[in-house]
Amino acid sequence: MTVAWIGLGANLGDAAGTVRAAIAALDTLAGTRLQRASRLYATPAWGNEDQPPFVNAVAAVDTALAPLDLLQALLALEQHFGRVRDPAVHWGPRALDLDLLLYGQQTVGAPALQVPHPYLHQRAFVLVPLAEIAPELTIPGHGSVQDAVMRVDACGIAPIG
Ligand code: PH2
Ligand code: MG
Ligand code: MG
Repeated sequence: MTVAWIGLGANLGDAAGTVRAAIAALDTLAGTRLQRASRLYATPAWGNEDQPPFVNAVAAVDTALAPLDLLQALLALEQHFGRVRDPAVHWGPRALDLDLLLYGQQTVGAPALQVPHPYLHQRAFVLVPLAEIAPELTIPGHGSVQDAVMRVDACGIAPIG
């Protein structure tokens, strides 16, 4: 079993409800158990700023799935929750985004999957929830989560409820 870290994000429909339901659904994946999850955070859109704010969270799962199998399971969950991909829009609005952030301390460099997630160390909307549940965790190549979160601008990010 390996501990994998999943980033969740949504900014269409009932984004908070979707993220909560998706966290619970991680526990239903084959060979996979939900270990813990952060609170939900309201976050300003990053990258492509011309879209509604997001709800983001991070969850840890214990999984027997290999990285690419876990990725396939996450993509299927995105579809289940209404994700429609528009290849013309990069970083556009979405009903649910599930990103495989870390898979133990392994690095994966496959055409379909890069682990650690290539933008993890730059994104406050991931680092803030990750620091809530795993400040001491090492991001291979980038040091600890608590050090990485100090280097980003977390302005406008706040827990929900
Ligand atoms: N996801 C993106 C691009 N920008 N901004 C926020 N706040 N939250 C996200 O989940 C997000 C984003 C692409 O995956
Ligand atoms: Mg993403
Ligand atoms: Mg994604």
